[in-house]
Amino acid sequence: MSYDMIEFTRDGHVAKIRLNRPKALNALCNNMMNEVMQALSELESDDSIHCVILTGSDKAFAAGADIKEMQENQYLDIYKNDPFEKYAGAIERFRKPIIAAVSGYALGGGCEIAMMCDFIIAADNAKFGQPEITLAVMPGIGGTQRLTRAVGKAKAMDLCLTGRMMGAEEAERAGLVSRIVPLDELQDVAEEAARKIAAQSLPIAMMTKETINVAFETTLQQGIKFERRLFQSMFTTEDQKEGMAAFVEKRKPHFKNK
Ligand code: DAK
Repeated sequence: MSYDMIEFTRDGHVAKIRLNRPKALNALCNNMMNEVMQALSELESDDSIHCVILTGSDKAFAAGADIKEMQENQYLDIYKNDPFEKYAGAIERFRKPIIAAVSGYALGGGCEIAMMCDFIIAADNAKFGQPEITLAVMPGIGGTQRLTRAVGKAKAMDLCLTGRMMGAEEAERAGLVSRIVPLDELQDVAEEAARKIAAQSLPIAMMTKETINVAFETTLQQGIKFERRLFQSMFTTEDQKEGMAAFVEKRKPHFKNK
């Protein structure tokens, strides 16, 4: 498939999806989101890919769902087609590690999509927000839930009820982003992080991701049990034997992803 609205590149075990509708500040139109879905589906089944970066332009990660495309929708259009269920599901259900590298605006659906990734690395010019209330709607692809879990009730209420934007430093203080880097270093830092992840055993990285995500879905005791079972299962892998042998023999591990 050819891609018009995203740039889709692979470098070794790392793939990058760059949202690329600069004139619309990467507003999430259906065509672009279909391309993101297609790219993720290719990457899920490509064994050579171990980690993915989702990013945008310097000015905008994504300024939200495409308001122009959405404005005339009627309730039944949105209810029956439920486009964001499809698009969000493709990111939510993506099983390999995926990093959001965010510069500029990450607003509305843009912020929600960044939050669906495993973690966010932010450039110092990043601005996060859920301004839907200013359009007389509210976040609709998980923003009220994920933002609240990430930053707590007070800040989530503040952001969703006022529609104000939050800069990178505030976002890091609040726990929404894992680190802030200068804008001109964002892609390098994200790629370095992705390469580090990609150098680990892929199944172990996938199990680690799955287990952390369980923390949001269940009780502490059930989560700890889930962790213990998957931890035990890791001792069936060749990579666990190799990782520990390499440490003991003071050499680099050579994982086979088995
Ligand atoms: N949609 C469509 N076009 C957008 C856009 C958006 N979200 N954001 C920006 N653009 C377009 C502008 O219309 C403008 O186009 P032209 O006028 O040049 O044709 C171009 O991008 C440049 O924007 P500005 O001229 O406004 O640029 P500024 O630097 O002055 O301002 C801004 C940047 C990001 C502050 C401003 O563009 C802005 O406020 N944008 C809107 C931000 C926003 O409200 N985002 C939330 C969108 S609502 C659903 C679930 C969820 C959702 C939808 C459905 N279902 C379950 C069905 C999600 C909803 C949302 O995300």
